[in-house]
Amino acid sequence: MRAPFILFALVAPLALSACGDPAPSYVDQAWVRLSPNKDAPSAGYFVAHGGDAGTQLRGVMTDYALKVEMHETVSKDGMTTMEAIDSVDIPAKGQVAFAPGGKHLMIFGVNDTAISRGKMQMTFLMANGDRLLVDAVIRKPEGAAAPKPADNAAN
Ligand SMILES: [Cu+2]
Repeated sequence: MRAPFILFALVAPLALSACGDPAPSYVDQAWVRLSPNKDAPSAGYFVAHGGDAGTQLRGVMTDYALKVEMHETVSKDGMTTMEAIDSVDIPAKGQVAFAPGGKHLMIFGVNDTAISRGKMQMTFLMANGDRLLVDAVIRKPEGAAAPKPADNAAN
C-alpha cells in the first residue's frame, strides 16, 4: 500500500524543478493604522511584489474585520478624495506599495480579538488564484490621534 505514495514523493520534486523555480509573487510589510474612532474605518498598508511573472491583486479579505476595500487617494481640482479600486497590476520583478497618501486598504469593523493580539491575518487574492496569507501588525492610534478640543482650550 505504501509504494505509490513513495513514488509520488520522489516524482513531485522533479516536476517542480522542471518549471525553473520562478520567484513567486508575495506581500510583506503589512500593517494596519487603527482608527481612533471605532465607528470609522482603519487603514491598511503593505508592499506587493510581482515575482518573476508579475501578477494582479484582485482583493483582500480577512476574518478579523467586517469588510476590506482597496482604495486610492486622488487629487482632483484641489480636492483630495478616495476611489475604490478593483484590481492592481503588480509588475514582474517590481513592487507596488500601499502607503499613507496613496493606495490603501479601508478596513471596516476591526475585530477586538485582533486588536488585543496586535495583529490580524489577511488573505491577498491574486489573479492566478493564489491566496497569500499575511499577518498585518496593528498599530494603535495612541500619540498619533488628533488633538481634542479640550487641549486647544487649555492653550
Ligand atoms: Cu479609503
